Amino acid sequence: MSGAFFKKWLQNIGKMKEEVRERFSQLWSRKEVKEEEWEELEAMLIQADIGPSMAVELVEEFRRLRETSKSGGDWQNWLYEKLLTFLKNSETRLFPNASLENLRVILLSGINGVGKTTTAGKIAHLLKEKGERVVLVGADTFRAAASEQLEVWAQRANCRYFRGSAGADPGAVVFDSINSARNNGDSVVIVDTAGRSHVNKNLLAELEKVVKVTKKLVEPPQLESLLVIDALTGQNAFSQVESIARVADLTGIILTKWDSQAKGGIIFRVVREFGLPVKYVGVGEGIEDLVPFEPEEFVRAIVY
Ligand SMILES: Nc1nc2c(ncn2[C@@H]2O[C@H](COP(=O)(O)OP(=O)(O)O)[C@@H](O)[C@H]2O)c(=O)[nH]1
Ligand SMILES: [Mg+2]
Repeated sequence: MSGAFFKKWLQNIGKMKEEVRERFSQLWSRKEVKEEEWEELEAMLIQADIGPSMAVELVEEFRRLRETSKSGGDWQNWLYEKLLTFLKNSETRLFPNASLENLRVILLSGINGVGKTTTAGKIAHLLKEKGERVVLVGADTFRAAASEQLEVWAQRANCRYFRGSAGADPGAVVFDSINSARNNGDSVVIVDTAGRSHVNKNLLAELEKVVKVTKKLVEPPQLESLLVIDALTGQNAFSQVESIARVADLTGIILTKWDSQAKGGIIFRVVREFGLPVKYVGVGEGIEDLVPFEPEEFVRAIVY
């Protein structure tokens, strides 16, 4: 990963850094703080997409700390540790406990337009660069355009592409693709599923079946079932993806469109609401615009 992309990612913490941190700093050193100023701080955190429960928790704890500590005390170290505990629920690396000798499978799910196909291409590229033998699988067999788009990404990433026959059952396609990957000596299968709306029962049933079929052939730690979320959807994301989360047996999250003015707080919110780690952040439309999520780096950039 290049330093430039890493920086781009950290620059995009936007509001969290410019306003929120300044505000913490001001309130810390002020002799007296009015009740409404605490409420403003809370509102500011919610504005940064951090979510109400964490906003309340942060402000309450910060107030207590301010009242009990002597002047000149350190609020930044407290905030650093506090924000980090919000993120440190589990492993952010991909396939942390997988055996590299055996086949690994990545399933990508999420609602329409969040960036699943693009992310499939980016991950394929990233893993190819690491020397993996990657095959991209299109489980969206009903839209011809969908398989063409994925095939273009396979060409860009210079990896194999497995196409199911038009109209074939997506579960069968995934089953065949995993067997094909084993026969072919591939090391990683990346499955791009059909974009689904959270209210479409058929597509949800289809996803459930794809997950079931996959789990018959590959189990965690060799399987990563990743939910792709558009960072811009903010608060709305949660009701939309709850139904997907119920059927997909998720192991992690990829947050896309971080480059499009996403608010930093959304990462904390996503981790808390789903109880899952963010594994990658999408920072653009290009093949290299995907960075592994690093909680320490991220929180340090917000706080210091
Ligand atoms: N700016 C930006 N655009 C992205 C990112 N990821 C995907 N996109 C764009 O989002 C749109 C939808 O992407 P696509 O992969 O087709 O979404 P899908 O329907 O979930 O498969 C495309 O125009 C992508 O170029 C990202 O990280 N940043
Ligand atoms: Mg797609």
